[in-house]
Amino acid sequence: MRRPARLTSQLLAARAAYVLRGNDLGTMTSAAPRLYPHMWSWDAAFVAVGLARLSVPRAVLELDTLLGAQWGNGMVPHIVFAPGESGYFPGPERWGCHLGVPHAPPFPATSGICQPPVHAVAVQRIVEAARRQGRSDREAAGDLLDRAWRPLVAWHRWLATARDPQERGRVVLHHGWESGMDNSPRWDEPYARVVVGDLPPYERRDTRVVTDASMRPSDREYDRYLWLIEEMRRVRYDDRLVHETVSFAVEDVLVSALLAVACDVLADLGEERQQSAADVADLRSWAQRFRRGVVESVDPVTGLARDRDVRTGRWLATPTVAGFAPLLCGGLSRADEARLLAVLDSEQWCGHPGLLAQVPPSTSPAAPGFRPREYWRGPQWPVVAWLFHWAFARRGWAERAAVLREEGLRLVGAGDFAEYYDPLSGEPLGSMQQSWTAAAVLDWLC
Ligand code: 2M8
Repeated sequence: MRRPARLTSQLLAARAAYVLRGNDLGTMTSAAPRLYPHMWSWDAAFVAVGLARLSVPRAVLELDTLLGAQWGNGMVPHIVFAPGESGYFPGPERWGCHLGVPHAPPFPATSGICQPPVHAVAVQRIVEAARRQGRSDREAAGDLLDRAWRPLVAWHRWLATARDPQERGRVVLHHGWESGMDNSPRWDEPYARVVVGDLPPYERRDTRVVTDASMRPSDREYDRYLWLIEEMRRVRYDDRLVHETVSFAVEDVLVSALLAVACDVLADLGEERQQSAADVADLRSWAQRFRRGVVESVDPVTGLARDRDVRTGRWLATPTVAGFAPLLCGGLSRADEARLLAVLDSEQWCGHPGLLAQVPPSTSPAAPGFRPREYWRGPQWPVVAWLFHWAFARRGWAERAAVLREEGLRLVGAGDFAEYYDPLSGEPLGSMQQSWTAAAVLDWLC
């Protein structure tokens, strides 16, 4: 299937704004209308980036809502459930965070795991957008930074301590959902060792919305996802016990790179706003530690960064987009960085002759496990293109950032705002009217 005609930039931006308004539940934006009717942590950050182009106060509210659900130990939960909305599984009952979990807030209901820490990026984009607006927006953004400072430092501190107790410089995850790339082949090996125990029965909802099962994770994968929740729930989401007992434990190189860059972004903002010097120093040292951890993970043979299975000590070298993590946070030698950029441009990745848009697919199109339609196993995600675009611009690679923007817009140009796209046919897949896709488009166009 070839892509239908591309909308004009003006119409595309107007439609993107319409999507975000349509998904607005008042104090939070649902990640997508039917498939994801709640607030997701990293979606909320990207959504705030897009909202900042429409209304700085509304963008501020999005982050306030998310941070209002932060746990007492500093974790920002991966889902904040919209009150009264029952259309998603697993919902609050299955997570059981209201059942004597010491750090969970009494309200709102949340999940018990986290997602990638891109929230400081959102604050920075809101501050930048506000600078171009009037005084009241600038004040709203400044107030947000003052309010969000301690929660965000606490969030980064939790990742740097509870999730990196040995100070290896890589964030440990206990569920594929924490990576945001749920069923990525990155996790096949550690998931293969998860033995599902006495799992209470459940019924999936996602496959009622996305009825083509080939676009979503399999039932077997879902059993493992649910089992990990069960394991965490049984130890009441206690950080130490989770670390010691949950069957899935991986060092995620992409999350680590994002933490490194988010720590630097937050430290810069804190310095401008004269926040605590001790906090700024902590942020800088975490940035350094995680950057080092990312650089040390690089595979000498391929040049790509690798995750690591904590339970076996083995490196996980599946060629996925996470391999480009060092390009986000920097730290490689000049020669290694040039080599990694060449891999990104090569036929294994963005230069693959079959791609309609030159943005990195979730898995290398040249890899045997590449599945062009299957969720995080091959499709292109506009929000991932946005993230690399943002990081490349930050690193001063204006030309590369411009190409990603142009190619990202090519992907979404027909205005369906799909969750992800088949890189070879351009077919929009998964949920339509996905909020973070609309947000990326708004940031690119406005
Ligand atoms: C997807 O994940 C959720 C579970 O968290 C799901 O499949 O039900 C992922 O793409 C994740 O990265 C994203 O944040 C979420 C909402 O868009 O959907």
